[in-house]
Formats: sequence, structure tokens, C-alpha cells
Amino acid sequence: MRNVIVSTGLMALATGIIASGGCGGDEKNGGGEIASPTASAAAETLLVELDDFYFEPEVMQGKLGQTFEVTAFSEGQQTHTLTIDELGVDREFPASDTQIFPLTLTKAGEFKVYCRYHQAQGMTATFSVTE
Ligand SMILES: [Cu+2]
Repeated sequence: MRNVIVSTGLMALATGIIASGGCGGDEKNGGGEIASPTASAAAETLLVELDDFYFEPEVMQGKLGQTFEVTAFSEGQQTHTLTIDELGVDREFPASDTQIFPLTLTKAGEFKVYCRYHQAQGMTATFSVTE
């Protein structure tokens, strides 16, 4: 009887390890296999286009503490960056590149979104984070 209980416990443990491994890309949640589906369903998608020489949308908005799944794609001929100093974002996009990454809004305020190469050409946008 005791042996049965122990081996069932081990099976559950092994299953838990395998399930956690499968969610490796979700380390921001740290909640294991039960929390992950809920958390990723709650993450809103934010589409950002980088082009020669502008961002679309020009104004992005969110709430303090919110996490977005950002899908950023470059439609330009030039290499661009998606840079937001205050939110710790600095990604470079060769022509036609697409990147998907999580973005947690850790500060409230109006932040400048810009391309490091083309901000002089007006390649800027605004990220507004409300409390
Ligand atoms: Cu640029």
C-alpha cells in the first residue's frame, strides 16, 4: 500500500517536471503548468510595425504592471531599432524581420519609442503607461 502511494507521488513529480520543461519560454510567469495558460491568455498582443521611417501605431498605451506579447515586424528596406529606454527595450530589426517578445510595463509615464538610426528623420512614437 505504501509503495503504491510513493510511486504515484513520483509519477506526479516526473509529470510536473516534464510539463514545466515544456513551458520553458514562459519563465516570466514562474507559475508552473497550471498558471501558464491563464497568464498567456491574459497577455494582450501588441502589434508594432517598423517602416521607413515611422512606427505604427504612433501611440501605444497600457497600464502599469501589464504584460504585452509584442509582435514587432519590419516592413522597411532599412535596418531599424525598437527602442524604449525607460522600459528596457532595445531591439534591432533587419529588413523584413519579425520578433515576438514579452513586454512588462514596469513604469508609468509617457515614454519615447524611437529608432536609434532614424529618430532624426522622425522615426519616433509614444508609449503611454497609466497607473
Ligand atoms: Cu530606423
